[in-house]
Amino acid sequence: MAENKDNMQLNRRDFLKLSATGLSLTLVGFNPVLGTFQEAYAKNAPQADQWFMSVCPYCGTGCGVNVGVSNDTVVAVKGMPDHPVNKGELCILGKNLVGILNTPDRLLLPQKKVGHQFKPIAWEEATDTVATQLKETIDKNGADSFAMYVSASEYIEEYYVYNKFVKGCLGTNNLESSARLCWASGVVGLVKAFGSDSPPCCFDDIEVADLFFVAGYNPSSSKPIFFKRLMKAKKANKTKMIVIDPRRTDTAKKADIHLQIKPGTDVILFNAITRELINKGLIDEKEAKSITQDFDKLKEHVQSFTPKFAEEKTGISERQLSEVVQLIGQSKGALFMWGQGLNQSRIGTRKVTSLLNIPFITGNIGKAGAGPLAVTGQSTAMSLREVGALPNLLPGFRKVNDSQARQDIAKIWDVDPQKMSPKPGRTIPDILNAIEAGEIKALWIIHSNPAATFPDTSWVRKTLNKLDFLVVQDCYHPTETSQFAHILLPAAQWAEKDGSMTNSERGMNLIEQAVQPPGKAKTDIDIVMAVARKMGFEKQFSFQKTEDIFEEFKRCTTGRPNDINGLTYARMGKEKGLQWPVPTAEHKGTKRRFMDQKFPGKLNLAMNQHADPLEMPDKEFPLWLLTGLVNEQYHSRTRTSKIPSLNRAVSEPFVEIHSENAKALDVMAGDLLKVTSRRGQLTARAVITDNILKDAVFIPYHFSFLAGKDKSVNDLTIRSFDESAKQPEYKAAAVKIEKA
Ligand SMILES: Nc1nc2c(c(=O)[nH]1)N[C@H]1C(S)=C(S)[C@@H](COP(=O)(O)OP(=O)(O)OC[C@H]3O[C@@H](n4cnc5c(=O)[nH]c(N)nc54)[C@H](O)[C@@H]3O)O[C@H]1N2
Ligand SMILES: Nc1nc2c(c(=O)[nH]1)N[C@H]1C(S)=C(S)[C@@H](COP(=O)(O)OP(=O)(O)OC[C@H]3O[C@@H](n4cnc5c(=O)[nH]c(N)nc54)[C@H](O)[C@@H]3O)O[C@H]1N2
Ligand code: SF4
Ligand SMILES: [Mo]
Repeated sequence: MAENKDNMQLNRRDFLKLSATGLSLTLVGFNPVLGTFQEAYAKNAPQADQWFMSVCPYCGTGCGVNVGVSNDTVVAVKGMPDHPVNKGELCILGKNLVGILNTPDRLLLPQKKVGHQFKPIAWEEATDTVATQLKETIDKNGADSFAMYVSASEYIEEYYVYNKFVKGCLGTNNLESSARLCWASGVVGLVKAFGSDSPPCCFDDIEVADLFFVAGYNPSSSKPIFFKRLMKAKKANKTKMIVIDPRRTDTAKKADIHLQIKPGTDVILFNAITRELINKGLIDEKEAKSITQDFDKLKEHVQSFTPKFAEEKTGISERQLSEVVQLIGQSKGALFMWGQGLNQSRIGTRKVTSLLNIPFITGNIGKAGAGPLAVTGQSTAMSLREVGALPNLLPGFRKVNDSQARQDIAKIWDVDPQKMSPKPGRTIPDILNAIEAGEIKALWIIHSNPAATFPDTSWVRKTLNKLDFLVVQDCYHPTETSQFAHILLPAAQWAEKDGSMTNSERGMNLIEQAVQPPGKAKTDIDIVMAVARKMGFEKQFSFQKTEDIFEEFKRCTTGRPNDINGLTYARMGKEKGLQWPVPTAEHKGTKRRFMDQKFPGKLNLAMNQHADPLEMPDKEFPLWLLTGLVNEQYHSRTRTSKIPSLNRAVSEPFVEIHSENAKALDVMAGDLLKVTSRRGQLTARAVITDNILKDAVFIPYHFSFLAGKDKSVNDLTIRSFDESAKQPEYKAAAVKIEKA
């Protein structure tokens, strides 16, 4: 929480920082003049005279960083040598964090849209307007006509404040996050399989395992520090690695076996692997039956998934299948890892639960070096779930439809339990549909850029335009989404605020505020609490400092799976990455869960069938569109587009096509290609490769319409969602390509 005087003047430091660049700027894309300036500035940056502890804000690995400050400006970022996750290392994104802070497009003042223009206003007016508009909307149309959309990269205290405000004070469960786009199928899959959200493993399992099973996951690009650790262990311990990906990625290149699967067919492959493990007697059936539900049913179910059938559907040969089955059968401890290649599908949850059948029947669970290791995408997806900042949850993995849970939480929140809704809130696909239908009238977006990152973005743009009231709270402007706002609220970002977070292995970390936010920007919690107080919730938001919020959250964890009553800010500052549960001050944290083989219930086996994506390639649109990330950019690039070295590596979208397709179209590397789907088109340069299947193309998703006309791959993607988790099917749309 930060103090900030409320006037519309910028202070001298902000002017210095901004006018020092002396440039009128292209906000997106690589500006060589600015780039050179930034690099020259970085070379001559003053030495840090103070250091603060923090965590990298990007991926779910959760690398510890030390933030170096001089004269209230961040001048250096270093990997934290004593952090258990990264031991001083950082990837290219983490190393370049300094450059994201003082950029010319930082949003410095609250703004209000007047006609088609944004006009700066004072904080007092901004928070008054938001409070009044929300109250009017709710009075007139009911609490469910409002929704808040946040991210999976916020701190525990932020999730906690949003949750208490939206569910406890306003009385709607419409608190949704970009975790839906990110790991929803993965988490719903874990919940279905374990009966609860129970990540069992830890990063230290990497050195114990003798097999890495990696499906639809490219950690070489998406989790470089985590991947480095996998590779180090692989070399030291001769750990085997199986990678399942339709592209020969940098991860796949390091595999002992790469299964270049036909997109979308993973359920068939996993069922075939399960069949062969059982039929070849490579598992202990008695043990499997003792810990799982319905083993005999699964055995029967998988019989039709013969190696021949699997080969026909997945493109994986019987020989390769048999090699994979042997490796799993021989393994004494296998780690099962997956990513968006499974999650981002109409049957994402099915893919995940079919995968989880394998560790469950092979006894790869409840022992060191074995089990599912889900390293989520965004930095704090785990915190989000613990705090219950999702439409169906309350803090401590409680459910909104459990009346005892509502009463317990209402007591801690000091709100009326009768006002809390038992009805799960809407997911983001549902929220957008409800806006289109006129049922949701007001939306508050914090820390997300859906106009760039949701599928079928031209529809998203039209839909956002239908809102009576849209608040966008971001640290930059313009973003693809900010342009649709009625009110823009300037947010402090990483290094400018304090809090705590949990990484993918349940490790708890303290984040110190290193510098003051620029201009009149305020921390996300200060903004939301200011509005809440104006709406009459002074008592509920009387916290004096961020730590007070953490202390209140701790009370919600008593006796819950994530009990952290043994932690304080002081302890997290000293003992880094302690893994929950940590119920008492003497407790040393919990690396691995279920080591006593006592699971929340019997492990559920899944009897899944395959289903095709909503849209399949056909005569008119003959190719699969695969989308994903590159190492050097992050999401919609509001941060990474400011870093010259990252832009030099990748500064525009590209289309990976197979060399035979390139030949047929008479296309050379670097030629412009027009890629069209039923929803939109994109023009980008060709990258010719044999690392992709002939019937697919790959385009990264970091570029949207601010990058230029026809640059947004999400103009091409489809509004198709996982049947249970509602995660978008970003990995399957039908397209055609032409030379542009
Ligand atoms: N540099 C960088 N790092 C990041 C991010 C970033 O934007 N930039 N984002 C972070 C976030 S939020 C996330 S969620 C993670 C995502 O991290 P990953 O899940 O590793 O990344 P993706 O590239 O989305 O997808 C993984 C792979 O799935 C494959 N795939 C596509 N379709 C299928 C299929 O049908 N079956 C199988 N088996 N595989 C398929 C793709 O070819 C791709 O190589 O990365 C995190 N890390
Ligand atoms: N085609 C395709 N699309 C995809 C994917 C894919 O694989 N293919 N992957 C999906 C995945 S996995 C994900 S996770 C999503 C990501 O989707 P988003 O979360 O929408 O993407 P970001 O670019 O991270 O948006 C974060 C926004 O928050 C702002 N911000 C940063 N820090 C702060 C802060 O501290 N406070 C506030 N208030 N704002 C802040 C940033 O400037 C930015 O505008 O994209 C999804 N979209
Ligand atoms: S691996 Fe992830 S958390 Fe670590 S420095 Fe890179 S982006 Fe940040
Ligand atoms: Mo993600």
